[in-house]
Parts: sequence; structure tokens; C-alpha cells
Amino acid sequence: MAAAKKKTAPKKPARTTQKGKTAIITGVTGQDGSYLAELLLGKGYQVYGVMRRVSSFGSTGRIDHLLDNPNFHKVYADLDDGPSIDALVAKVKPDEFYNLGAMSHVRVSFEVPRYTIATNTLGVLTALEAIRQHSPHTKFYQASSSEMFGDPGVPVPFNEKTPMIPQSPYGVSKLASYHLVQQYKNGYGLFATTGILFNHESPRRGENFVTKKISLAVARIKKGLQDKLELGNLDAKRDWGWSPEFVEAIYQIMQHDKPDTFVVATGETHTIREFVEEAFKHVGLNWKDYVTFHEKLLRPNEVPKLLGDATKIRKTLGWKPAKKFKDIVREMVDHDLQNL
Ligand code: NAP
Ligand code: F7E
Repeated sequence: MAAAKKKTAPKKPARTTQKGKTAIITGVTGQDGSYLAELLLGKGYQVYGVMRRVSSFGSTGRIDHLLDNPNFHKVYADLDDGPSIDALVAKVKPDEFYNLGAMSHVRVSFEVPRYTIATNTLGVLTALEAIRQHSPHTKFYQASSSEMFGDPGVPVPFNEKTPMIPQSPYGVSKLASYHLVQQYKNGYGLFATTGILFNHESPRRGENFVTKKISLAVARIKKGLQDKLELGNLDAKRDWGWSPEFVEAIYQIMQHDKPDTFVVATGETHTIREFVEEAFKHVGLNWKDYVTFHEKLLRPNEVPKLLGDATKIRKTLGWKPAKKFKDIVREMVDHDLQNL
């Protein structure tokens, strides 16, 4: 008699999903942090979004749609409160730590220089030390800025090798943290990486940055809710990109096979005046009828012209921007017209 067929245990179903990576994002309530959280959640990450306790309504406006996502974990911590960052890193031991939190307003940094250095420089040191002590496998990304350049005597375009001579407490704070990143990479072998991002905008841009101030004012003027728009220096030139695209660059920098530094920019520069003109033209108005000048909006020091050379990231990681200047202006104005 043929031997009874041996019963075999049913095959386990093949795993269809990999265990998600974990990431901490500081600055998750900000423009870039909110887009980055969406990007990482879309890739299956467990995201720990660092938030500060604030008394006002609306500080989570950019991430309210993520708060119920089971993979999004809201955590209270503060770059100015070392123990909270230290404890968070020790507990989560994340695969990746994106440090986007900062006092990010250049003009305000002249009014609160010490606070700016505390958050933007000592905060970075706190995060790097926490990783070194508790979780040395964690990859670290630092949000560096084109404001680390800025000396009018240095010719544009700026790349990774351009001398950095910042013109504001904000620029100084970012340059100091840039050097800390190099120190922790070279001295301790951490995967500490950074992107030198030129200005990047979106409908989620903070309302006291010039692009959002303009798009919001144009929408309000068009709807009869405002008469005038007060601005400062219209001659400054900026290399404006699109935040969701720049956040994709941040992610790619973190996935590179070694920690490195990359300029992220569009390679085009425009004056503030051109932005204003395009925004008003888009709704059929002449900017000269509405824009007034106020010297309170000038800075003690200005970076007159920013233009980036993103050749390295294009050649190494294949990243390049798609959104053009006029589309950025128009999308921001259209968004504000629809959402007032
Ligand atoms: P943002 O919209 O101003 O967001 C800044 C974020 O940092 C907010 O979530 C803010 O929290 C948080 N934050 C401030 N102080 C903090 C502290 N002490 N501890 C923890 N979090 C703190 O800035 P962004 O435009 O998204 O820029 C993201 C990062 O890139 C910043 O580091 C900025 O300096 C840098 N960067 C930006 C640009 C640009 O053009 N956007 C270019 C180059 C570099 P609250 O919501 O509670 O205020
Ligand atoms: O100013 C001029 C102002 O404040 C742009 C941050 O994300 O990018 C940003 O810094 C220009 C300056 O951005 C007003 O003088 C004229 O020349 O929008 P902003 P920013 O200073 O370039 C860098 C890369 C960062 O890293 C920063 O975090 O616009 N300007 N009139 C004005 N600026 C403002 N804010 N308000 C005015 O009324």
C-alpha cells in the first residue's frame, strides 16, 4: 500500500510588505516638514513628527490631515530642550533623522540672534550628540541654506565649493551647524548629510516670507479685502524652487550610498519685483497701483543675489527641478484665491 501522503504545513503567505523604516522629523509642522511627512508615509515609514507645544490655534494646519494616520506619531519635543531630543532618539533609535526644525526667518534673526543660534546651531549639536550616544546607525539630514553664502563679492552661481560668508545671524547659525555636521561625519563616522537648499516655496509657505505675503495680498486685493501691499527691497534676486520637489531631493540625499553635501537649486534667479509683477498680472492688475515701500522691511544686511548651481545633485542622484518660476507664482496665487 502506498504510504499515506505526508501532510505538509500550509505555506506561510509571502510577506507582501516590508517592515517600514522609522524616521524622526523635526519641523514637521512647517512647510517642508509637512511635505516630507507625506512623502515618507507614502513609502511606508513610521514617522515621528516633532512638535512644540504652542498656545495658538492652527499650528498643525499643514499636517492636520496626517494626525489620524496610524503610522504618524506626534511627539512633543523641542530643539531648545536637549533632554527631550535625547530621550526621543534613545527611545525610537530611528533609521533616519531629518532636522528641518529652525528659526527660519532671516530678518527676524536680526531681532533674536541668540535664540536663532540656540535653536539652529545648538539644536543641531543636541541632535547629533543624541545620535552619537544612543543610535549611531541613524542617518542624519541637516537643512542647510543658501543664506550661508551671500557675500556680494563672490560671483554666482554658488556651488558646494563656493566660499561661505553669511550676512545674517540666521546664515551664521546655519553655517555653524553645517560645520558640526562635517565634524560628526568625519570625526565619528556618522552618516551625517546635508543639502544646501536655495529658496523654495509652495502654498504652504509661511505668511511672512515674501512670496506667500505677495500671493496672499494679491488674492485679498482681487477680492476687495485689502488695498495695499507693503514691501521692502524689491531689487534682491532669489533662486526660487518648488518645495515638494526640493523635499524629494532631501529624501534622495538621505538615500545616497554615502553622506555628502549637495546644493539644491533651480539655476534661475528673479527679482522680488518680477515676482510681484507676475503675481498681479496673473489676476489682471498692475502692481504699481498697489505696492508701497516701507523701510522697516529692510534688513541690516541683505543678500543681494542668490543663484545656485545644482550640477552635482543632478549628475550624482539624477535630481532636477521641473516647476518653472511663472508656474510657482501662479499656483501660489490661485491657491490663495481659492482658499481665502
Ligand atoms: P518653516 O515653515 O518656517 O518651519 C520651521 C519648522 O521648525 C516649524 O515646524 C517650527 O515649528 C519648527 N521649529 C522652530 N523652532 C523649533 C524648535 N526650537 N524645536 C523644534 N522645532 C522648531 O521652515 P521651512 O521653510 O519648512 O524650512 C525647513 C528647514 O529648511 C528650516 O530649517 C529652514 O531653515 C531650512 N531652509 C528653508 C529654505 C526655504 O526656502 N524654505 C531654504 C533653505 C533652508 P512651529 O510650527 O511650532 O513654529
Ligand atoms: O525674503 C525681500 C527680502 O523672507 C526674500 C528662508 O526660507 O530662504 C528664505 O530666506 C527676499 C529678501 O526669504 C519683503 O529682503 C522684500 O531679499 O522670503 P524671504 P529669505 O530671506 O531669502 C532662505 C534660503 C532660507 O534658508 C530661509 O529659511 O525678499 N523682501 N520685501 C521681503 N521679505 C520679506 N520676508 N517680507 C517683505 O515684506
